[in-house]
Amino acid sequence: MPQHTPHAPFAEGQIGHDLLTRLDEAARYSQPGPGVTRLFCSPEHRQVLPLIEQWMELAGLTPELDAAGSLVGRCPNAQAGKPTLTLGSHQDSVVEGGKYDGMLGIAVPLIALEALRREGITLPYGVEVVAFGDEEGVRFPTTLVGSRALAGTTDPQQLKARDKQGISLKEALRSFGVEPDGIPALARDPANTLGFVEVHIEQGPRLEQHDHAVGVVTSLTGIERHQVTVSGKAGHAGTTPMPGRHDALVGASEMVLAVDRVLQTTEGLVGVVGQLDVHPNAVNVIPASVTFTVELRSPQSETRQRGHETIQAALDEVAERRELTLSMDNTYRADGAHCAEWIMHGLEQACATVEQPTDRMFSGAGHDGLAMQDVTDIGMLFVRCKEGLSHHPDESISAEDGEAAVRVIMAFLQQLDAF
Ligand code: HGY
Ligand code: MN
Ligand code: MN
Ligand code: MN
Repeated sequence: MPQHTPHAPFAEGQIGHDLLTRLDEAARYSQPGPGVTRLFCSPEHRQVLPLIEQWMELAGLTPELDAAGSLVGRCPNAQAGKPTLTLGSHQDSVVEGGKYDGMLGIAVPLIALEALRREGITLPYGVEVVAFGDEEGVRFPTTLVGSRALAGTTDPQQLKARDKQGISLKEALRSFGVEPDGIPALARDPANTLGFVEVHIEQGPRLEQHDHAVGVVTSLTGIERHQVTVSGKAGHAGTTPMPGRHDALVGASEMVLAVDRVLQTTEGLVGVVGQLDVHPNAVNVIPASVTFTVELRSPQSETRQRGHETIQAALDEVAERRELTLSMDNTYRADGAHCAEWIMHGLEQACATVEQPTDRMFSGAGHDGLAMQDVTDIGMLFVRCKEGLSHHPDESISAEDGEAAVRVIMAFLQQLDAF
């Protein structure tokens, strides 16, 4: 943690340097292996919290771990009940992800608030910065746990979702040291919430192509996730005749190709089969069952609907022909979200103030705004990332672009009353 006198304004370039130093430090709290693997309510999640608390205290905020496992830093005005602007992003990562997806959107507003504090600038409204515990939805077959809690839209079913070890989300929260029964009380009052602004890496090539450090997001794609289970019949790999086998993995493999064909040929639809598990997954046993995930994304819900129906029909056909049983259960659905015009305009004004050229752009990635849209206006600032690479250990941003994002947020915070 770089030591500075707490009240000397940051020197030119120091913000970008400190930002990357902090993100390097946060990335150390990860499971062993390439990139960053820090899942919800994991030991790594627990271990990274003191570092984020330090960032919050340097920004003049008081950190508190909420009942949904999110760390929330609130300024005195927010604590006094003044209308509050919410900023932040997610602390959790995918498996072997990068240092910046999520954590950048926690560090940028905190450094921006610290810089204002060092310059003796106070804001007339409340501010809170949230390190959402779960946004990726990698550990549990559910997602946006933290932002749904703030939006007051937590589905009790979510708390029953179980991870691969059979631990329920509710049990995991309690082991993490928070009480999920307190989630309903976390809902923010729309009348007292000014908006939600998230800074996030673009996770795409557009900003690099336009040679812009930052971009203003117009809307976020809609996402749905399904869990498919294909059941056949286990058997001895050496003595069971080839004809007449009910091999769940061969069937699932044909199904995965069918999903890809639908995704490749349906206009406006993207998606992936990201997870696949074989049971009993033994070298000499005909697979009895396979579960895999199907994720569909499109800003148009009818496009997702059409894709889902076409995929369902294709999987049914394979199951029938191969005498396998099939189930396809929806585990998550979030309609797309539109960013508020006043926040987009405010971010553009802030970019102009700090002489950062910018464009408006769509987000093919989902973010906590998909949940926060249910309680307040949302906006996002994208930051250029190298080759648009994300969900990969080589994810990277430059110190200059990081500093640009901080200065845009500093300007946005100071101009907020004018929007
Ligand atoms: O999957 C997404 O779009 C985000 O990274 N959670
Ligand atoms: Mn992500
Ligand atoms: Mn993200
Ligand atoms: Mn996000």
